[in-house]
Amino acid sequence: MAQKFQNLINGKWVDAVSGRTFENRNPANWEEVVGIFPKSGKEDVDAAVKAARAAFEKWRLVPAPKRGDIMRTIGDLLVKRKEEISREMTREMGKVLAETRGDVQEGIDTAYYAATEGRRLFGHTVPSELPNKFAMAMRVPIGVAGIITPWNFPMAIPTWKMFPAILSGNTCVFKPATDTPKTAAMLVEIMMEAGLPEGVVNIVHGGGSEVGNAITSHPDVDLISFTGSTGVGKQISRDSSETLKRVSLELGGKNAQIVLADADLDLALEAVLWGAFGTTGQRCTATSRLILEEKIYDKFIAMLVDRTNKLKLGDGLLPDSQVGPCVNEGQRKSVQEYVQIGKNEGAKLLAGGNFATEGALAKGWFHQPTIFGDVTPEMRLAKEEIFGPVLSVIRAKDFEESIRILNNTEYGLSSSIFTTDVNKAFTAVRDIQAGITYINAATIGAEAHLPFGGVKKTGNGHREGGWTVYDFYTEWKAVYVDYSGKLQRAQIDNY
Ligand code: UN1
Repeated sequence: MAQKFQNLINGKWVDAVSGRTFENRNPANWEEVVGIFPKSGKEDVDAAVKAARAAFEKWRLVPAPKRGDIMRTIGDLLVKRKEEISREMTREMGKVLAETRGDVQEGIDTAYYAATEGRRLFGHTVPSELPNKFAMAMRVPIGVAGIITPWNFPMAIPTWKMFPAILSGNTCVFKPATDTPKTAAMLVEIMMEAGLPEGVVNIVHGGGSEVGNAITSHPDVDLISFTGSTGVGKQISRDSSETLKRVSLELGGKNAQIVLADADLDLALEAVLWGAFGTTGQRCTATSRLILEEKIYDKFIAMLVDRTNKLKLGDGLLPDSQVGPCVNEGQRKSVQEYVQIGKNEGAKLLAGGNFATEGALAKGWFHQPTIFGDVTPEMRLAKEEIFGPVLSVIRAKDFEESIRILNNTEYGLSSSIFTTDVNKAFTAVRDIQAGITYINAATIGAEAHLPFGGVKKTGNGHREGGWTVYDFYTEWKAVYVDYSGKLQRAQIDNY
């Protein structure tokens, strides 16, 4: 019998009011049910928001260093259960164990960062223009945060959002992706065990159209943080505008790695294999385009195709697997559709291109790592986010053209360039339009204490990670203390 899970509302584990449920299955073996979860609706969200609102009134008064102490305990518990959570995560979304361990580690890093931020949350003191008057600006919490997260980083992304939200004094209603509810349930269980008061974190399982919409349109939710597709991001922006919520969106990407002729080609090869096929290409930061300087095009393609054909697909729990399955049937189908689009557009299929169904792969959503060469910038392959193991290779005449091609996209999350020329490296840092630029490293590998987010249609200007995310989860309050004993009129009495 598969384990049955519940929502957490006001510190109590409860079923959906409707009693409905959904199943979560292992993408490497669809016969295996990982768990049964509540298929919640608006009434469950209403209860969670009510609990979060009530909890906020007390939580905002807890000193931030004390909130930080709980974050530290959450980090410690994650360390203790890292292996167990990583295995469950692989079982529910497929990426290989080394990567799910990395995902949990990002959560740990975020917890410890938040713990120390509890003793910072710096404000400003500034001189007043009037005598005997003190002026300062401080951060204050905002209220109830709706947290809507994807399945590709089931631990890292919820922690990027919830830990700073809660450390800042807000409370959360969390809707995890329906493909990864188990990791989310384990996270919330740990957060409660660490000592968070009832109602500070609430989890409501279920789909976007029911639970997600109920959160984004709820009048008593103040903040929304969402990571997912650009289409859904736009919808959330529209829905939440009615109640003027503060919204942080982390959306699509069409990240590119450039390899110049002067680069260390072996290193660039390792990076593109990792960037394109790590997490089966299902990262916002995945390398989706490879831009090669013409002079090395044929040589690099030969190296790349050879290595790609040797990548070992398999269940992520097996030690020799390098690439896991797509997360679900729909995702694999969409990858297959892009393969067809690429063929129709006249791109040259160089590796992969099909489902992988041999032997042990027969019951999983496996797709071969796939490479298209001779891709030109106007092809859909070069423009649209695929979110699967498909790499499009584009030729560039020279350095300048490679930067133009890289920037020729509506997205701007991650980017990378391989070169040994320091002048070109710094020119690229200046001219690439992206939130993240790597020099001589893959497009994936963001660290928890640096800003994470993108430009153009990748988001709406906010950053997660590091110190920057605290700007999203706090409001600035300006405070003036007049100790002159008389009415002093700013801008009037002084000039
Ligand atoms: C994402 O793809 O949604 O840099 C997040 C990376 C990871 C985070 C990715 N540390 O790829």
